Amino acid sequence: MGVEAHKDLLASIGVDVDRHAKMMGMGLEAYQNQFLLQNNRPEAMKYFDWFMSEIQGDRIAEINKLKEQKKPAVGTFCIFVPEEIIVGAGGACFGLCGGSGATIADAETELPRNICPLIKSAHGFKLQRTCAYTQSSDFIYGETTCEAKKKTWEILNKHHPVHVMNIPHMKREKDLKMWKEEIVEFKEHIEEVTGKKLSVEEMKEGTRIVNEKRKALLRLDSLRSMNPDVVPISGKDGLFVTQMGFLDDPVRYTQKVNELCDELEKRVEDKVSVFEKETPRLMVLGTPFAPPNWKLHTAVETTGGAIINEESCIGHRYYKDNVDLEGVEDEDTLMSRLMNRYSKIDCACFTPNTPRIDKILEMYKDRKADGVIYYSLSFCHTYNVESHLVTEALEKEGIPCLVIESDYSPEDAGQIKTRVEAFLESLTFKKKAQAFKGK
Ligand code: BJ8
Repeated sequence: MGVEAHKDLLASIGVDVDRHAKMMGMGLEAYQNQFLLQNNRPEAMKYFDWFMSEIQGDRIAEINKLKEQKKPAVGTFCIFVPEEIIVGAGGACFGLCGGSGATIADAETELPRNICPLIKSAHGFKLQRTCAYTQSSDFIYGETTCEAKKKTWEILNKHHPVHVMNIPHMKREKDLKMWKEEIVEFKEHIEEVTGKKLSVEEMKEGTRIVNEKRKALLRLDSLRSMNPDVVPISGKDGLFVTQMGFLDDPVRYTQKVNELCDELEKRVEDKVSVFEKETPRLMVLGTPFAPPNWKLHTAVETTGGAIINEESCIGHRYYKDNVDLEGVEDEDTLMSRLMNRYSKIDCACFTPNTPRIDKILEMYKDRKADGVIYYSLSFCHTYNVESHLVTEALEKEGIPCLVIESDYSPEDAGQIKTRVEAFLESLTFKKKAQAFKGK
């Protein structure tokens, strides 16, 4: 199947079909080289390989079928979107393309050069009309997390409808009150799009579905990271599965992630690891990895390291908390519970943001990792500045850390690999010294 089979649909939603086909070709080739050639991949990855081949084909057809039934289709670049409400309305909530450097030159015709690549990439996809998700969305969910995003919405809105939610930058009582009002307003916006009032039961069902998805991802995270002697799946595959959670149908996806976890559980039992025993196990902290941004994972895992999880929005920050539905009978309580869950997200846009540091230290200890990489997209001021406090806390605890700032261009791939290599060497040396001391 693939995009070819859906050419007419893609053209009907305004996709630049020829350019899109070229882009997909490049994406599939990168996937082939970076994923399919890995050794000893779990069998259950076959579903995710299939999904990749249909990422801009069958899945786009499914979303557009929902739209024919007047169900909402909402695109996002941020995990603050209350997806439970969209899913409750029977619709689709999905992450938009924003991980490729191929659209940045177009974006720079409207945006400054020195802002983060994620925003420029996403904006460029809209200008080029090469993201079928953007083209399928009723509206794009925008938020006020960082300056660059906030101002970009005003420009993006000229090309595509954008609904902006005001996310506070502090978590005081009055901020949380406003946040809850914003969630209510978002729900009303969904009702406007569908022309139908949403019931509490529908929203609770949407919440249950999304809670199950997050639970499955947390299970995957534990299997990847909590067994010091066995890493049953590569970090690259772990990241890819997580990335697809922002695109796939949530019920089918949850089932497939759980099937993968069943297989990984068996691998852990049988001590089947995809890495050699002494391979340094690393956590990655920082900004999100939108597909096809696999640069860091590829650099680490082709240099002799293993990535065991991501403290990132395409990672632990997304699935660490669920919505408590216990005793929820009315809309007001449900909105409060949603707000409670979303306000636990420890994005660097908040001040202060000490719970993030506490969480990182706790995760590191639980996972008995060997080191961390603090990864930040270029020009992301919030995460770049916060790295000072995070690395200070890591240093106090004696946790080895490598700080990497990068964008989507392939130019620094060699330099990143060299720095990772040196970091891994120092970790291996430390491990050997510790083992020697223990004798
Ligand atoms: S909740 S991390 S997804 S805002 S990387 S666009 S912050 S300049 S992606 Fe983020 Fe939501 Fe926070 Fe997560 Fe701006 Fe930084 Fe770019 Fe960012």
